Amino acid sequence: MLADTDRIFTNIYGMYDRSLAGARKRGLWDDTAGILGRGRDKIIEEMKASGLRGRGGAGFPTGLKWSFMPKGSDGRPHYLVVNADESEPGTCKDREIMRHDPHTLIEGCLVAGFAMGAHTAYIYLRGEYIREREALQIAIDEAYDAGLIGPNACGSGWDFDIYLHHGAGAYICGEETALLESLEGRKGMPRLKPPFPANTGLYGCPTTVNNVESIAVAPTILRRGAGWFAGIGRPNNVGTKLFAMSGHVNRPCVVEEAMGITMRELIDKHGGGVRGGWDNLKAIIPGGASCPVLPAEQCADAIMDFDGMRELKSSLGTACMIVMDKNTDVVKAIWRLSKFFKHESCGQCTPCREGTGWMMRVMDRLVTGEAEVEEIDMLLSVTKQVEGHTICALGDAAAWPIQGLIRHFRNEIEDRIKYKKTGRVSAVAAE
Ligand code: L3W
Ligand code: SF4
Repeated sequence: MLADTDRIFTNIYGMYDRSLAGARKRGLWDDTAGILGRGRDKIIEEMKASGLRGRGGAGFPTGLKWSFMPKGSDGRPHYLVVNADESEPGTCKDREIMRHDPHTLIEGCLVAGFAMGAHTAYIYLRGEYIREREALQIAIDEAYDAGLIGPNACGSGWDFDIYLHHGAGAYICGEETALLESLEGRKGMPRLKPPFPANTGLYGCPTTVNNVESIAVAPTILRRGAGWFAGIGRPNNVGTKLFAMSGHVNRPCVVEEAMGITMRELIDKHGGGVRGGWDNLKAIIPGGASCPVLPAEQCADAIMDFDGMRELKSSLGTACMIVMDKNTDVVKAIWRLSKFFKHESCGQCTPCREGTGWMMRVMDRLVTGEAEVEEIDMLLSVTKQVEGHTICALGDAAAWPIQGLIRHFRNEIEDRIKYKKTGRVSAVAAE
């Protein structure tokens, strides 16, 4: 278990003062000017050495991403954009940072913005996050009043402004290029990549888009050193991480832990165990709705990091688990997700626009048992035609949960169809 002294987020449960005074007592804003004084290159090198990988779902190396920002000036401003459009079903970790520890993010914006040559940061907030916006705005105002941001931020000679921008409730605006479109005042439609935002981002200028947690951990990493962060977890999967658990655990929560912790340890130590005990577990979606569901027998010892989840043909995603006990109708749960992805597709590319509709309509028939058994393989084939053939990751996100369902719970789907036709269920479904 992670030692308390290794926790970056010291107020994740809102037990302490979240104001600037409180944040300072907990070690934030400590010699930020000294960090900036190291210079852009050193900061980026340190972030690379720390091994931090993006905390929004894709796991792209953060320091490497910062290094893509042009070094010289071609006259275009540089921008930092923080993706706070936390909308992935089951995911509620960034919310806790913004509510209870907002200065981690504000200080992180300054450090990251400076390292990438940006004088401006935009924080793009999920439309429903009203309280989080209030907390962030208070923290931003405090930082301006104290001279920590604004002209000559922290006395560093670097001018730095932070603006909040509220989304309007579209999941797709969490995709980085759709977010940029939305920020520019257009409908949130993903752009084709390349060019990547580092080259052509906001208003056609060099831009880095990072998840809230990725930015908020940066100042502590720089203060404590890359070696400290890289020494937690295992190679390629290092550091501390916010994990969350919702659904059928006794105490749903968000907790900072070491990467590489097992699902059992997370759930037993922090979530009070599975409701009804581990024998009552049916399945876990490990990191937000788009990650393939894992059956109970793979869960307890499953290692919660990028490689651990990949080995199980799932993904760490946002590391926010949805825990389902044996009372759960897992076919219905995945059917509900397929409706979500169909609804949130922006519709600009054919495989996703048509494919999410197809997948949802077949899932409609599977969930009621009205489909034919052969349609299970047909559905799998549709998911393969969508996966990897779309402009953004939403197509994959819609395909993967269904693939996971068929991989692990084909029996349940077949039993449902057989029951509808004959009124009889097999031993598996009757258990
Ligand atoms: C420059 C290159 N930049 C990649 C950058 C790219 C982006 C980052 C990752 O999807 C996943 C998705 C969801 N030169 C680059 C480069 N980049 N190659 O690296 O890019 P990518 O395309 O791998 O992923 P993505 O589009 O960021 C994110 C999954 O996360 N997910 C969703 C989470 C939702 C939330 C939320 O609601 N807050 O986090 C959960 O699993 O399915 O696969 O910046 O530009 N050559
Ligand atoms: Fe839009 Fe879906 Fe294509 Fe993404 S994959 S651009 S959400 S239609």
